[in-house]
Amino acid sequence: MTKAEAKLPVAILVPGNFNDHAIGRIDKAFQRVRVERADPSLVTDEMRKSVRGIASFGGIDAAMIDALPNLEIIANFGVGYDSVDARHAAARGVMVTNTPDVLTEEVADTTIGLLINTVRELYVAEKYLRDGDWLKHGNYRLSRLTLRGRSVGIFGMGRIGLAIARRLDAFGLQVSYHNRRKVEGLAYEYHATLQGLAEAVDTLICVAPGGAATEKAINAEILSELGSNGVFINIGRGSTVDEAALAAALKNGTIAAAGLDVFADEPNVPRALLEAPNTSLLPHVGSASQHTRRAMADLCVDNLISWFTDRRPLTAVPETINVKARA
Ligand code: 8YV
Repeated sequence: MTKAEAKLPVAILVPGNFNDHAIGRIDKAFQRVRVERADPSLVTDEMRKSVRGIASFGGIDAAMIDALPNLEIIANFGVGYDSVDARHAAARGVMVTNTPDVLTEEVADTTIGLLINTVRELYVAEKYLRDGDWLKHGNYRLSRLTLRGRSVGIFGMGRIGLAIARRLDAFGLQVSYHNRRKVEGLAYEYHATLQGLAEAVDTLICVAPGGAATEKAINAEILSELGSNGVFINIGRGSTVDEAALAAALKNGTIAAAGLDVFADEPNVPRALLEAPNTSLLPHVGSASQHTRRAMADLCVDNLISWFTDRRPLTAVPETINVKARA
């Protein structure tokens, strides 16, 4: 039996529903402790004493961290960890890990699918066929929008942004980007501000992380810069968008269309976005294939195993990079 396969006498808290493959591996390697949700009021005395790790889809705030005095690590299932208070974790000496790389290509694929669907109305066209309208009414109408000739701005040029940019290259589209910092050695045009990027393009793809720094960064002003042929795609986090401003921009023709995989208050989607004829909406499925979610589950659990066997993480988030395992 390898070290990784041996059962460790360590309690791992798993709030709410979790990935089945991850649960199977946690059950083999650790003592799994279930709780309905990550809520300090549900933490029992036994949990306070025993829990040393959390595996979760996020939603771990400062109060939850404080409720577990023996907590050493939060293994976040997902690359985005805006719903984990990583700064507070760092201050408390708690490691936070996420699942980068293993979902990059899947999310980039989904982004391109969402972009094409938004611009070429593929879902609506398919529905036309399935509803029998092709037989009854003849050919589907020509799509008003096209990808041809578009200039695409990427907000958030990290691993996923880059994978999207490479795909857009292959489509023959012009790409530029805005990021906190210019990415050295990258040939795409860099804009130091989001406003500058929005002025320069007609298609904006948001891959930026959530959190206070990007809260409602996509507002009425940014959207109006895209112009009446403008297309907005969001695959990052819903919190990055002022959804009321987006709904208004779609309604009054400030922009032409939007494709959204993420929303500010999931699974609630604002009625105005649901009812808009020029939106393509997905239920946060960017990384949601069995293949990729299994790889994410493995990395999430491998981080826990590495921490409790070798006392080091595999993929620490930047805020907790200097957190050391307790003696
Ligand atoms: C997650 C995501 O799987 O990785 C992310 O940041 O957005 C998703 O692909 C989802 O948030 C569940 O944690």
